[in-house]
Amino acid sequence: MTSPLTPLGDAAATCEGGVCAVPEAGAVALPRLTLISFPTCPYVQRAVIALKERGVDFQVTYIDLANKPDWFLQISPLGKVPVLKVERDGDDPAILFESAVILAYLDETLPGDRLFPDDPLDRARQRSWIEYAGSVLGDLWKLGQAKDAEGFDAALTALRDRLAVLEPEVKGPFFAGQRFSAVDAVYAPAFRQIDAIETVAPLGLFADLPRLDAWRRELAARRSVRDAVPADFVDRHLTRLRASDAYVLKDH
Ligand SMILES: N[C@@H](CCC(=O)N[C@@H](CS)C(=O)NCC(=O)O)C(=O)O
Repeated sequence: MTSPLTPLGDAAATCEGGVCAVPEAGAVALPRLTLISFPTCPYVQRAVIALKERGVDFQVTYIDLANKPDWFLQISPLGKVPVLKVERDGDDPAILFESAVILAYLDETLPGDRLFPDDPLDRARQRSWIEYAGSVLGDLWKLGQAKDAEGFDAALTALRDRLAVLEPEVKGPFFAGQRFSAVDAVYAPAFRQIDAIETVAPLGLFADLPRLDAWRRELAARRSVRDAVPADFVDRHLTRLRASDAYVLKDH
């Protein structure tokens, strides 16, 4: 069995009909990757951004989260996307779930520049801030769910306070400095949700957070980030918020 992503320089040639193909020295055998996805999910985008940063081919299977197919429920222990199916030659397909785990797996196995730093302490710090991003997304969800002024004000204050904690952590232009890293891949989808809302309802979240403001603009301009969602993301996101009668989109 060929181990995935290991150099194949000394791998045996494969022959068919008298013609033999010898893997290039240093070439890598990638597993087949299928991302089970939902078009607007911020957690899915983490994996998509990582895959696009590395320029690796992958398949996407979209599912309807409001009507999850049986095959998905059978492979997804938590019934959530993203799920990554990894098919290696000679092995049964493997199923990975939880976006932070998928992100780490992709980073450890795909060729190209790593998103996580080499230094264990720096890497652990990135993991801490990735965990924190879950709370930011939770606050954003509450903002979208608020149905009246009181709920909206409370959610907006909570989100602003949560973001303010990040302000001194951002080195710029990216989170950890000059290089795009795993934390960038994780926060870009959260900022995208804010940007979508702000196309119709300015939130003023970054007025006193200049580092975050510059950071989110840098991320929005990054190709891997831009290409991580369908072109009609803003419409889709706003439609979902309108469907839940979100106060954030109303005149106030
Ligand atoms: N902790 C999970 C969160 C994933 C998540 O909440 N995904 C949402 C879509 S954005 C989902 O699948 N929700 C379906 C459900 O909860 O039933 C991760 O990081 O992968």
